[in-house]
Amino acid sequence: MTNVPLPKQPLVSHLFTADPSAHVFEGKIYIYPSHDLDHDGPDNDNGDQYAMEDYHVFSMDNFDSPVVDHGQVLHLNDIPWASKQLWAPDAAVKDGTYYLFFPARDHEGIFRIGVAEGASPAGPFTPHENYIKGSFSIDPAVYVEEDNSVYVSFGGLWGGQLEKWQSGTFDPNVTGPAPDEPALGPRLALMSEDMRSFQATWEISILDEEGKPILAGDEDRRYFEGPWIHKYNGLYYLSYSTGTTHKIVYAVSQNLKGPYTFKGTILTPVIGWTTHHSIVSFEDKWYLFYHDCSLSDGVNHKRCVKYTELRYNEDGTIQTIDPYK
Ligand code: FUB
Repeated sequence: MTNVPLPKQPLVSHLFTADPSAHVFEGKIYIYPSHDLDHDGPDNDNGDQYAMEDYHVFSMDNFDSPVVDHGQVLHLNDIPWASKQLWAPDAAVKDGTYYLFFPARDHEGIFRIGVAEGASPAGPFTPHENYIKGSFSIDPAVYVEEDNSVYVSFGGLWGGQLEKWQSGTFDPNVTGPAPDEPALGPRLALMSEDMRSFQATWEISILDEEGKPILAGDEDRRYFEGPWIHKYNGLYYLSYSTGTTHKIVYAVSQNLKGPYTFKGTILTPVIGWTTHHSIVSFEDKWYLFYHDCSLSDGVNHKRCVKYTELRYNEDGTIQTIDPYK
């Protein structure tokens, strides 16, 4: 086992990177981040500052080895259905084929989730002609169940448009829910065998310790964006960003589809507005990948991926991480 340093330093500094989804494929650690662009465009709650146009994949043999940039693996120009904003991606392998899941705005400006496939975890990836039918919003994150069925959790408020789908169809004028109403949960989809469509979708509910739904006004605990599901000691852990309060928090359940019970904070606020993470196990330890804006001295759309060890207490709770200690 490697003696892991806890660098909390940018994974790479030759590109701005964000939204890291980390997995172990073929014995190595692969990281699928967004590739932030350096530009002077608008910065607003709609997320126009996140104007990304391509993806790079990174890998490490282990946590002591150099980071390899596998180069550009997919570009906006090659995706027929997408118009702009390649946001947070994730990847999965099924029957020897690698799949990159990614959100982008379609030609009507609505966020959808697409799939691209390739023969290697390092890419390149060829996009499917169309986005996944019935997909919407952002931040797809893969969870593979023990029977190898592939699930994707997704959804994000504000620029991510999740609240605009409350009726089941897209309504650009919808806001809310009201602060005293249950918060919206992330969605969970079961992928079809051919990885091209959603076989079924659910909304995940997140409850407090008394079994009551977390309310939309409870900004320290309610779901905002960036879901991630992992399993530890037989329990499902759903972790996510609280958006306006800038934390990564988590909830646990005995069932993948929930409901999940809120537990606490994994990562306290980082430099920059957004926070987004993934959790991966490698050689008997657990790691948190996340991003901040330290590489750009706090410019929100010029972020950098970092990682550190994640530790559990004996009761299964997760020790809170301060990104700067
Ligand atoms: O990178 C663009 C968006 O910012 C992501 O989709 C969100 O999770 C936030 O990190």
